[in-house]
Amino acid sequence: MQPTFLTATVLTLLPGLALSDTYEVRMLNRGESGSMVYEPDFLALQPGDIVRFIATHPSHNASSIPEIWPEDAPQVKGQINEEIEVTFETPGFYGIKCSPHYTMGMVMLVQVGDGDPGKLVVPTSLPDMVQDRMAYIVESDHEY
Ligand SMILES: [Cu+2]
Repeated sequence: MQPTFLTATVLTLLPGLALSDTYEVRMLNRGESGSMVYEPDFLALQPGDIVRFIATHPSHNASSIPEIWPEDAPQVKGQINEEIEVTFETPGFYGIKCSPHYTMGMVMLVQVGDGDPGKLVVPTSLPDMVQDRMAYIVESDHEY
């Protein structure tokens, strides 16, 4: 019996260790829900899932909103026009913003693990259009 083979077999059989999924989010000048949007603008993930931010239209990026981010999760900061892949490990809510269009409300929400997005508390210190967009996201009855 080779120990390494045995270990690999046992890990494969354990629940919760399924291969991670990769999701694509497009960064758009205009989408179904308006101008300067991420599509989709909400994702519910399992820990270990990956999001690939696609620069479909120019002049956008994907960056952390520090006020909506798990304390112990590493923050992300994509450059303008940069396509990045982010692996989400820590359960919680993650706000993503486009730096140049943040005050225009170009944000999205990522939920990792179980939770109710309707209970997300958006700090009132954030720009008005960001609060509006987050409220729209959590109240929308999207098909995900
Ligand atoms: Cu943008």
